[in-house]
Amino acid sequence: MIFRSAFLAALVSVMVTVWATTAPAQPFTLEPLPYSSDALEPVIDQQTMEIHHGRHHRAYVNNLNAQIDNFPELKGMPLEVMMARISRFNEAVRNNGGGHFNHDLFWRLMAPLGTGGEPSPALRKAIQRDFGSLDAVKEQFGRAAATRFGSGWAWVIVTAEKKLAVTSTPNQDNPLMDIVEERGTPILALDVWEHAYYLSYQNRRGAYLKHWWSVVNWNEVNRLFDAAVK
Ligand code: MN3
Repeated sequence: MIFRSAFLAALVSVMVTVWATTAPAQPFTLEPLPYSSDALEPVIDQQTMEIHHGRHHRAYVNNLNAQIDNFPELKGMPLEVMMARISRFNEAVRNNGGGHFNHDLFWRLMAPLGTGGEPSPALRKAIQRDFGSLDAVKEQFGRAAATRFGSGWAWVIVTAEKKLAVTSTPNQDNPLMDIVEERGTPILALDVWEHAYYLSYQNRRGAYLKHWWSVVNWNEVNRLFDAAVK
């Protein structure tokens, strides 16, 4: 009996090794968070981050990979290109490709308290020109986030005319997609799905938003802005 289970264990181990070396690498992967899962406390609690990244985001990645059988051209396609051509694909690619792109961006747009820097002089100048003040952007962005019915995202984008604008999209849509009303390059994004805040804030989306500003990674927003206006 002992011999048999040792044999079985060895066999399983060989099979796992063979599977791992022959299984095709998945083109889309879940990158680790750029900080520890408790790094955004107390604004976003550790359990929310772990579930949000480890389960929700992972599911978008897995479900997107599952669509490669239907659309082989997805393999090796940069996410930005996929978003710009999203109308060519099905609902599953739209939701899961969007989900993957949006969350990848969202994690980078946050940083532990006190480490996110502030808007650069160039970004401040554009904010002044297009909104009047940083408070005005925050207010408009807050309104977009608060009034997005159900699940979705609020955005600050750079438009084709290199202007800043606030928009919002439902579900996992984003402003790069060729199906949304207001297109542009996102430089700031807020996930307003309940899974992003419910454990700490329950139904108080406004409280989540208010506290969220203190973990915004302005260093990354500045970088995205510079790249978008080039
Ligand atoms: Mn989410």
